[in-house]
Amino acid sequence: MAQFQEVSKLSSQHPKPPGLVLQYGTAGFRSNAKHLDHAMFRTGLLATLRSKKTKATIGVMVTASHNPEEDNGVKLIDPMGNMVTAEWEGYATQLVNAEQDDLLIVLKDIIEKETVNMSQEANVFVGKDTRSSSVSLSQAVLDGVLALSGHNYGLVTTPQLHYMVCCQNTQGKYGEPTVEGYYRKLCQAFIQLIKNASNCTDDQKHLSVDGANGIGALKLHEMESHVKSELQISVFNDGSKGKLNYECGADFVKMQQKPPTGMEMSPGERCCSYDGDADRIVYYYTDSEGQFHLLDGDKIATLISTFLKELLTQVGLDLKIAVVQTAYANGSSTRYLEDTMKVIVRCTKTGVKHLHHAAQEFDIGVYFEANGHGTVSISETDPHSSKRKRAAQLLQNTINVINQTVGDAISDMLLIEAILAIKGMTVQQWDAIYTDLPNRQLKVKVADRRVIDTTDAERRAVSPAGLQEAIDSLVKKYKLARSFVRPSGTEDVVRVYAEAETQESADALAHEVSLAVYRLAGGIQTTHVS
Ligand code: G16
Repeated sequence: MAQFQEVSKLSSQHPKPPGLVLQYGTAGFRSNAKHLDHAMFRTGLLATLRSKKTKATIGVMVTASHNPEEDNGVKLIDPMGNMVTAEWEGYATQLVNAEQDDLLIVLKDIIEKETVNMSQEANVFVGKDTRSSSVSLSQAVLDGVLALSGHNYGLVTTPQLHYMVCCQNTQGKYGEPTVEGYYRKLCQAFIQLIKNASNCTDDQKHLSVDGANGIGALKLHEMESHVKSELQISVFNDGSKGKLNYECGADFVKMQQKPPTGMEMSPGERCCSYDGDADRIVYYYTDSEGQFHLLDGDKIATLISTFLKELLTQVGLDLKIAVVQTAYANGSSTRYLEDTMKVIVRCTKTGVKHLHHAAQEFDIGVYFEANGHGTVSISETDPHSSKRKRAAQLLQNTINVINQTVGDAISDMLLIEAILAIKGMTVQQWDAIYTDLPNRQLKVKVADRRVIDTTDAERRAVSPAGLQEAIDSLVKKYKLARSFVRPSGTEDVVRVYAEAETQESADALAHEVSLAVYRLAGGIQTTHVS
């Protein structure tokens, strides 16, 4: 078949380094950029098959998000803008790891298993972040797509690509599949929402954003004119000088629990950080004593779910609302949501694909990872069936400002800003909803992180033998303590999380659990801060 000859020819230009093994992890393939050329080409091939199979547009995003600049990565986006299924993640791993001579065999095997009609047309949207390696790597993806109607969007945030794939496959019902269409839909909804706020001062209308020296900063500049009258954004770390994700960005701020470098902050001022591909956001401020206060994904989920719950009451719609979290959720947030707010709380494995799935079981599912990655999924609902016109309109605009396909820093920011303005709430009042339990995250490098296997949404380790027992006895030493370990799906490390009544206890517990991992799981190196 001519198509296979073409694959053979082009794949020799993107050869696989013999013996190299990559795993489709939490958010696709991630590694040092120099190991990824063949993976990009082959992900392009697989995206084409997935498109033929689903008879829909598929997305391929080239990014390593929060990882260092030298890394890169690639992930597939399914027709409704969600992550690709676990089965196709498996195919991706098989295809990317096939030695050069076996590539066609593995490819044909997938075609046969999935009964892919090779004469069906394919359509693949490709996007990339601002990493310098993204230029050639996204070209490798396009080579893999074999120019079968691929659409190269160039520089976009990850959530923008998810959004456009969904728009394309819903024939525009979700919106127009362009970046401009994305700004128009979200910003118009935001402007409508903000009309419900009274007496907004200039200070309240101002927000400082740390763009992590990545794509988010670039896109914020593009969006600025759409919201200017209602939100003045000062962008720091906009990529003009600093390095991507280096001492800045949402991951740095969350893990180090301190402000990014390169940001001018006055006491009490509301600030936020995006990550490298703008799918995560965290808020923060420093108080008059210079103390740093972080409002992470858990606080964001609390703010949004409270607002939505109140709105549903006003609209008079009886919809089931839930909050989905992971093991990293601060214990105080879970207690507040369950005991005070009385909402259903679910816990899933790390990775927005798992949270998204769980959220879809409810009419309204607010899902956020503590690291600030999340959004809201809303079942087909028509607010206008309610007789309460104003509240119905408010709900409709809220739905429109949300990018339901995946966590999106820009969309989350607009929603949060609108909620704070409507509720007349300062960042300090939002922060005071509950007090976080002090916590600490560490990383441990082990010879092979796959020796750690977990259960119960990653809250307990089932292997290696003795590890969970060791964690249990360490946790008993501290008040209000909890700790778990899990292998990362985006970096070659084991992550350790601990929380306790005091920062000293959380730090000590995290350190002791790290040593237990080091001892029982073949440790090579421990680092202090995640
Ligand atoms: C990705 C995933 C997130 C996950 C994070 C860390 O984030 O999309 O859901 O929380 O990796 O995952 P892990 O602990 O397995 O390394 P991003 O922002 O890098 O795409």
